[in-house]
Parts: sequence; structure tokens; C-alpha cells
Amino acid sequence: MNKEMWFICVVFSTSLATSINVSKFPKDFMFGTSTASYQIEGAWNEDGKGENIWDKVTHRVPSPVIDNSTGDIACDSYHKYKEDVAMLKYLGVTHYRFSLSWSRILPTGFNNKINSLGIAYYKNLIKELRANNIEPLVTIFHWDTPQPLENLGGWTNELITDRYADYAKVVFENFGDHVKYWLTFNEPKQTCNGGYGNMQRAPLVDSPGIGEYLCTHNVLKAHAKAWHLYDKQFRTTQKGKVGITMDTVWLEPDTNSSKDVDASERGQQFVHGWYARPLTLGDYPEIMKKVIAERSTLQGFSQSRLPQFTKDEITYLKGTLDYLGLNYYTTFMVRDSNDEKIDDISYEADANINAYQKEEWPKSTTPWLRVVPWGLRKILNWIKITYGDIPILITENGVSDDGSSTEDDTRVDYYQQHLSSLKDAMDDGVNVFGFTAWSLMDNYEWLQGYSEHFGLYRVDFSSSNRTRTPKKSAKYLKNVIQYRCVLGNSTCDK
Ligand code: PNW
Repeated sequence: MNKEMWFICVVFSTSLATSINVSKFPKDFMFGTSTASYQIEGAWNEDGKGENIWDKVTHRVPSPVIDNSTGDIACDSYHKYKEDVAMLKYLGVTHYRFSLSWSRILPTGFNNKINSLGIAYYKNLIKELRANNIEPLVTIFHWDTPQPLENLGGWTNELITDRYADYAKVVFENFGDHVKYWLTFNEPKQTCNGGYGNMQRAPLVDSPGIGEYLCTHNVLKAHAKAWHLYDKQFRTTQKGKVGITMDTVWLEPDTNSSKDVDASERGQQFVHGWYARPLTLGDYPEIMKKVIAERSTLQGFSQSRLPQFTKDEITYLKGTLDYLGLNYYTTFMVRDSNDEKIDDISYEADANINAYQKEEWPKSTTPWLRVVPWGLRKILNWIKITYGDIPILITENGVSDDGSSTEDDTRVDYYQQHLSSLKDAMDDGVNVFGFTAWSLMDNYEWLQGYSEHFGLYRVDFSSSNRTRTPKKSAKYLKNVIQYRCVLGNSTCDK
């Protein structure tokens, strides 16, 4: 090796070494993996399950799904949950995050009829997890609204807030003795903005600028109802915690001009403040109230498209989070948008930011997902500064590939860099008590069908067995968990 090459090697390896945080995760830190009912269970019409909005949308002809596929069978976890738990056991996880299918428990969406076979399925899963020393972390709702409720307007109709509370009551009564961690909703922004605004999620209702605000208003009320119900009737006996999971992105200002910095902060408030602020401080962010009211007036509406909470509602919402779940995948650069787009009635035009991703950031097979590990540290610090020292659980993090190989080095790198960035945030003083990888296995990726693979395990969707095979990333995560070290071995610092 000549002198010059040696120099390059040393510089390169020291910069790599300093960029990876090699301090150990705390002893009680929770490591787990995540899934969601519609994406893995299958058995869409078995044992008394009712129809939900994803059943409805994926059965449409022509199909809105990229590969015309459905979640009718998916990973067949309804029949193969014991295999799933064996995989979790192999990984050595402390917890498993899964979601309940509302329509499997209450086939009509209402509590007039409780499906005992649906209850039995989740009881068996929880029992199997406990028998293997794995803490169940239960998402009560991960996007799959019962179709009979959607027929009445779904999340845009306030009726659903009481129906959600009825459902949560059945859930706490039946499973609460064995569950300590609850999440009321997964990524309500996807349900509301995707489901009623920009047509990216079921029920694919085209009501931009109005539907997503009504939806969010009701989701927040439903969350608070479930939290208060738990607090009053179940907390003392069941001793669990109730949180919510938000989807997060970091929005990095494109330049340090005050316009771009303001655009970044406004974007954060529209994405995260929309949910986190009402549940911590009681009401929507001031900037959202102001911008949407002004634009609504200019557009000829006699009142703001953003609904208002009453004083009583503000008190009722405030402080209804025992912990905060965050899903982090990627980051965007943001610029101020000079165009006010007054004729455009939509959430995106209200937020009015220009977001883009840098070409140099590594791609995945998901168009919006480029690999930007440092964004995780930044969003965690922003959440702490903005909403106070709330305990945080990372409920999802992961990357997609084309699924062609189980030697998934890009996923190993992704996890190593994100766990390192997470540890940086913890060293900064952010109170994070656990990390959950998305996903335990390849599964049904919503309107992308089976074209995107996020799993630590490969699933062979062409075999009736839905054979599961561990990828390189599964072995890596197993070692991380065993040694509490991002290097996946015993060399991390104490
Ligand atoms: C999450 N974004 O959705 C969901 O919770 C999962 O069900 C899903 O499979 C997973 O991510 C992978 O897509 C997201 O645009 C969708 O930043 C979009 C975004 C983030 C999360």
C-alpha cells in the first residue's frame, strides 16, 4: 500500500468509527419487531370476521393496488401465529408489536356482536408470546376501519368516536390482564390525510382540505376517550400504559434563510404538531389555526376548514399520553413555497412547503424512502424540545428492497446506522425506552401490494405454506439485541 492510499484508509476508517455510536444500549432497553393485522393475518372472511375498508378497496375492480393483489391471505398469520412467535423467540426480542383487527373482534364495527373466535385468536397469540417471555405491544387500530362504519362516513363522522371507545372497552376487558403497552392509533396522519385527502390509503375518499381535518378531529377525540376509559376503569387493576403512534419525518431547512427555517418549522407543526400538540398541550398548533383560517376565508368559506375544540375538549385532550410512539423512515429537505396556491383546497397547499430528497441519499424500492439516519436524531430532539420530556418508543423503522436476496446488506446497514443515530439522541438526553423494527417479515404493503419488502424474514408468497426464511438482517438484529450493541458483537463500550 502506498502512502497516499494508507492515508485515505485511515481517514475513512476513523470517520466511519466516529460516525457509529458504539456505546451500549441500557439493560432495560426494549427491542422488538412490528406488524399490522391487515398486512399479515389473511383469513379475511374466516371465523366470523366482518369486512373492513382494506378488504373493500383491494377487492375493487379495477384494483387500485399496484400488482392487483389483496391481503386475503397475506402471511397467513391467522393460522401461523405460532411460527411467528418462534421467529420472535429466535430474534430474542423483548416485545412484539402487532395490531388488532376491529372487524375480527366486532364484525359489524358496533359492539352489538362480539366475535368469540376473533377474541380467541388474539388471546392465543398473547398467551403464546407470554409463554415465550415476549411482551405484547398492542396497536388497537392500524388503518382497518370496519366497512359498516365507513358507510356512515368513517372517521369524518363524530359517531365513530364513541364506537371506537366501545371497541377499546371490549379490547381492554378481554386482553388487558396480559397487555401492558397499548397504542390507540398507528399513524393517524396516514389514515386521515391518506384516506380522506390525497387518495393514498383506504377508504380512498376524495375530500382534500376538509376530510382530513374532520378525520383528525375525531381520531384525537377517540384517542382521548380510550385513554380516559383506561385511566378510570382499567389502569389500577391492569397497570398498563396507553400511547399513540405518529409517523414522523425530519424536515431539514434547505438553506439557513429565515424563510426556509420557518418552512421547516411550519412543516413540523403540520406533520407532527397536528397530533402531538392537542394530546400534550390541548389544542392544534397556532400556525395551523392561523394559516387554515386565513386561507379558508380567502377561499370563500364562512368558517375555518380546521374544526375547533371547545374549552372542555381541550382540557379533555390535554395530557392523554402515557408515552409517545414514533415511526421513523426518512427525511426531506424543505424550502419555503412562494406560491400561496389560494385556489388549491388541500392540506398540502395549507402547509405550503416544497419538500425534496437529495440524489446522494441512498434509495430504497419505496419512492419516498431514502436513507437518512441523522434525521432520526434530529426529529427526536425536536419532539423533546417542542413537547417536553415524554417517554418515547420507536414503534417502526425499516427499509424496503426488491426481496430478491436474503443477503440483505442494505437493511443491515440501515439498521446499524439508525440504531447509532438513535443512541446519539439518547446520549443527547432524549428519553427513548425502546426500538421496534418494521417488519418482522415481508408482508402486504397496502397499495404497493407485495412489491415492497420490509421484512427481517423473507416470506415465500408463492407457496401455500408462506414459508418464512431469516435474512441476514434477522441475524444482525439478533446479535444487536443479545449484546445491546449496534456492532452486533461484544465490543461496544459499557
Ligand atoms: C408505515 N411516509 O407507513 C406503516 O405504519 C406501515 O403499515 C407500513 O407498512 C410502513 O410504514 C412501510 O411503508 C408509512 O410517507 C407510510 O413518510 C408513509 C410514510 C411513513 C410511514
